Amino acid sequence: MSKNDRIQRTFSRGMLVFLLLLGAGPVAKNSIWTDVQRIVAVGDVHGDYAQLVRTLRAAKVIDKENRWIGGKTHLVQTGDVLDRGADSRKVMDLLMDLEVQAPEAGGRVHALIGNHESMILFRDLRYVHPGEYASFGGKDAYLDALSPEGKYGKWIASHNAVIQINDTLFLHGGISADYASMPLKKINEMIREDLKKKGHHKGSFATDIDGPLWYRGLARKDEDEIATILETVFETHGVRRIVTGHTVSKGGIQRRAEGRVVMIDVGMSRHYGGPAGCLLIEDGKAYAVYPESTEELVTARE
Ligand SMILES: [Mn+2]
Repeated sequence: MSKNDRIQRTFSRGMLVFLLLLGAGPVAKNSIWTDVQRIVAVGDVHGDYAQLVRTLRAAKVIDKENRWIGGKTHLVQTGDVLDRGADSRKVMDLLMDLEVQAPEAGGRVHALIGNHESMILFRDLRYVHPGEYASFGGKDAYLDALSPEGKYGKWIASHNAVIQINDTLFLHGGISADYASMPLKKINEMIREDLKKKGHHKGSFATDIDGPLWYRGLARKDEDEIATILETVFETHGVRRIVTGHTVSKGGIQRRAEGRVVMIDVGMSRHYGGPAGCLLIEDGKAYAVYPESTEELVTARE
């Protein structure tokens, strides 16, 4: 090999490492993805590992050994894996594994931040199941692991709160009028900053009742009332659908405002007693997927 070849090769390798670091760094944290053919979106898990596994198998993103078989699918989990159930650690371990496996097949896992993730990082422990502490070997170990420096806390605080894939926004709570025209990148940066601060942050962005982690208006207000918000959000981001968790929709995946809002918190955890189930968007069509059945949801109007 000539000296020039060697220099060239060293340079290429250096560029590759640089680009990889850039990709992993907070600077390049993406909030928007396009040209995704298959999207699977899972709502609140609340510590019910068995129900999550059932859901992911029904959506054909994992096999019997819980290995990624989703190919280029983007799997979105819209937050609230913690609290109310005992098995959040297993839920987070599975999502962490899939986060690594999916890109090897051209897919992607987006674990978004929910209000319960922010509550735990802020040490609001009202809804922690005793089994959660036990799974970490005690309350202190749990709190360490779920601090901004701990393995799981750091993982959570590195995530997005809201993302756009194709023509759809995904987030935990909802977007209120206050946030309707804010860039997604800005929302995500503000939430991540908040989660790195210790203590319970009253009046912070992550605890704002009208903020992206807590807002229930899209799920509960009259459809006439939310139409104005949706107009602004859709115009700002060039989307035609918002997918939310946070507010349990009884009877499975529910559409509101002619499918412009899709509620995917089916209350799958034992605490709520709902079914395993998720939303599938494939080639632009939306479906509710359950272990025993798949139902097409009428697509949002143009
Ligand atoms: Mn929830």
